[in-house]
Amino acid sequence: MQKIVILTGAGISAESGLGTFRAEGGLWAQHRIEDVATPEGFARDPKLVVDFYNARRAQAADAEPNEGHRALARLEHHFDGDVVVITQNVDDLHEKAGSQKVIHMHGALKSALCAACEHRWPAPLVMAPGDACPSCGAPAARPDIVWFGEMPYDMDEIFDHLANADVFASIGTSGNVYPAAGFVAEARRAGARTIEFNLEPSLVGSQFDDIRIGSASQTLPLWVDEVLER
Ligand code: BV8
Repeated sequence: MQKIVILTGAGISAESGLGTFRAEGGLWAQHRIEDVATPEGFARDPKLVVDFYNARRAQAADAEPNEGHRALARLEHHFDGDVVVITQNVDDLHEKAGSQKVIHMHGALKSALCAACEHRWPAPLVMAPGDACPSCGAPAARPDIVWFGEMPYDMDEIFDHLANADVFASIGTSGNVYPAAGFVAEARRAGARTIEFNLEPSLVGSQFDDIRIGSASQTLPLWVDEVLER
């Protein structure tokens, strides 16, 4: 059975109005990475970090999936093989579009984590530093987000998917951040055909068999039509 493994980054949510990281005026332009996306930044100023994610959680709650997200959901529901989406994004637009097999390797805005007992629960729209964990009671709630220097989630499962991929598609990611940027190399080692969708080649663009330049909301529906018509 054919297996399609898909990696998405901030670019697939750009047309839904959610900021990317490295575009001018992007999320990192307003904040330094080390201040809002590292454990050290959180320890230094928990309110700054919690408010950074509160703002993004509220924005994501109001955002709608675009034709790129919808195309991937259509692929999962109509392809006669296996489709899995591995996303670096922390929004829930894949799920809102109807994708069911979604792995959030960098965490999710809708989830909260207890730094003391590792309990997870649905995050309130607004979190505050020192919120109590509903399980152990410790004032140790934090956004359930993988920060720089922390281990991304579900890596064993992800490498298993990559080792069995027939097709690996990478969408809307700049190839700056590892281990995600290294997935194309893993997929190639497994003999997968690799294809990148972006406005411009990413930092690892040269490793792909095929690059489709354009907005994901345009290029993905065409690709999914191609795949489903085969
Ligand atoms: C780890 C938190 C190990 C959630 C994020 C030196 C060299 C190499 C690696 C490292 C190094 N020093 C440190 C590292 C490791 C580090 C890393 O890679 N650093 C980089 C910056 C050099 N990685 C880590 O720390 C990772 N952990 O390695 O752990 C370990 C080992 C043992 C024990 C413990 C640990 C953890 C990485 C996760 C960090 N958290 N986010 C959040 O705030 O959202 S990463 C952050 O960047 C986002 O999650 C995002 O997913 C990620 C990547 O960004 P992109 O999604 O690619 O977004 P970007 O803006 O960059 O690009 C958008 C793209 O879309 C562009 O290409 C654009 O052209 C395109 N686009 C725009 N519009 C569209 C479009 N495409 C199509 N259509 C459109 N309309």
